Amino acid sequence: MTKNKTVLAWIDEMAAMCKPAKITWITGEESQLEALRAEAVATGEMIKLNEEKLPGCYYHRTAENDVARVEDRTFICTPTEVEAGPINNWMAPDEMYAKLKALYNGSMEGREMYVIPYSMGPVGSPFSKIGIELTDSIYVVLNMAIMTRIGDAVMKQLGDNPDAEFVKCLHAKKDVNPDERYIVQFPQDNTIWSINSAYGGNVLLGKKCFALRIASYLGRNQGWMAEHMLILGLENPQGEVKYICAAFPSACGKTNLAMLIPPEYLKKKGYKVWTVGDDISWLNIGPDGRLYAINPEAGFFGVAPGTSTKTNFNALESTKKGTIFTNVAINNADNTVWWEGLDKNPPVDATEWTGKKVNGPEYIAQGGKLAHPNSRFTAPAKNCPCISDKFEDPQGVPVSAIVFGGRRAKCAPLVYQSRDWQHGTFVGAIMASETTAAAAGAVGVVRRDPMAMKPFVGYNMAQYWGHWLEMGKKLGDKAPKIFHVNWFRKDDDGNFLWPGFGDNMRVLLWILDRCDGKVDADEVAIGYVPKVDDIDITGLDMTKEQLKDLLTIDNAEWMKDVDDPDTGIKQYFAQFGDQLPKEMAEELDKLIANLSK
Ligand code: OXD
Ligand code: MN
Repeated sequence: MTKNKTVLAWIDEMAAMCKPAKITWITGEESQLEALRAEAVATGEMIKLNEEKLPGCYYHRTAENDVARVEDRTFICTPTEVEAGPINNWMAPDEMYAKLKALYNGSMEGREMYVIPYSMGPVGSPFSKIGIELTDSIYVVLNMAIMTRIGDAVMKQLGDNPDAEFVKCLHAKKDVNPDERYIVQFPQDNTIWSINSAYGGNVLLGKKCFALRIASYLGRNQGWMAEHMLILGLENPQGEVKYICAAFPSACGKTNLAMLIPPEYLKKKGYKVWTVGDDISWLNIGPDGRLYAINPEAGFFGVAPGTSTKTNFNALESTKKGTIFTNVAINNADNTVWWEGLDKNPPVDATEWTGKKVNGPEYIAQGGKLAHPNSRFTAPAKNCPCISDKFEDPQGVPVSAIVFGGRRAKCAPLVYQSRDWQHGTFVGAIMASETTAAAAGAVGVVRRDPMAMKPFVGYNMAQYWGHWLEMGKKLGDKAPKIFHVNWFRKDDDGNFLWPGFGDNMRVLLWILDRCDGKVDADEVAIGYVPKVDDIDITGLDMTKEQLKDLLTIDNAEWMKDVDDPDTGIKQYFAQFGDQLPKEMAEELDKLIANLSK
């Protein structure tokens, strides 16, 4: 497969430690993947689903203790603690390597080790990066084959130069013991080690571990950015497409926004939305000085519950072939899948996600869930009906606007624009989202999640803000405009004030009008909000008064957000000590002064 001495020496070293019975290179050929699927079905690792209704689709069930990313077991091992920063778990690299080597020792005895060369981004794009994942899991191989570009073409691209950059990724499922589970990034070594898990987010090492944690660190050193952002293209009736990147914490509708279907009256006028990515953006400054985005992934690793024809038709369509489903329920009547929110007909003859045969409606009536709330589909992006024709473009797409967002019952208006890049960086840094409250009217708990990167930043978050500021200086007046949205504002009775989903397009149109200088706005304490006539509410069951409420800023409420002793912005910033860029402190002072006027 390769003559690259660095690659071969590293594989030898890892194999000597893990002691697999056999080593197999993944070539990317369909025949090899098909043989692995057959093997996984024979051992029970995967179940083949109904070939007529779900061609090429498979089912996998994880251990019950291994169903989600484990933030408390995730480490950033930089030489000093300050490089990892106060919101990451840290251990000195030597100490962590010693601890993990003991765990990996002999961990693949009697098992096969697969070598997966993969490219994040189109193979050969100047913005793409290469990784090699060693794993003892066929499930990982088959998921990586959907989520990334794999195989011989990637090794050819890496070439034989022993100094060529690649990320060294090692995964051993071992015995999925949660007490000895570690997901560890060594940014200085371009290395990721994951052990004792077999759940996607912890073991598909190209995704969060590489494309966000390691890549954010590489980006800082190399002058680019790795962000937890979707990328969408919005086409107007004249056929011009403008691109928007948007960062939201989990459960705030990133996949839905990326695949948005415009309201009927806009569709009729000729507006369309094209998906470039639903989770991760790599952002580079292009030859014309503008910011360009590529989606480093090749598939969607989406949360299944809640996905339906109504909420996200395009995501559901993407799962109709060549998809791996993890921890959803099986409808035994026709060997297809089901999850909460798919439709109103849970299967009577069901196998729930842990493998128990149950009567679906009865099980749900007793408070059970057929699918795990974090059950997933791994679907090829090319299945998506609205995939952008720029999806494979090695140069990426030029970004007009960056949008941050969170789930806030009060406080954040439907949309506001930052004054400039520095202020926009501050708007991202103070991003927060609420846990939903059960009782009507009760306000949820605010969790700060800067740029939706809290669990994914590969170095000190304060230095990451510093890098954002540096990028802004390089971009100058070519920088995208930065906005903040909140689809989740509620009235005093706990009802959502904004319809969301496809109607979010109305807000995106205002955002692009602002980028083009086509509309004015009102300046308030936190930035610019739309004039009420500039958000089109044609066909909505909403009055101008209600829209006005959605755009109103309550200065006292904002001051609470600044001062809250547990979750306030002041308190949050304080933990970064002297690492906090002075510009962020200045912006906080400016916000306080504006709110006090
Ligand atoms: C994801 C996540 O899986 O953000 O994308 O957790
Ligand atoms: Mn994500």
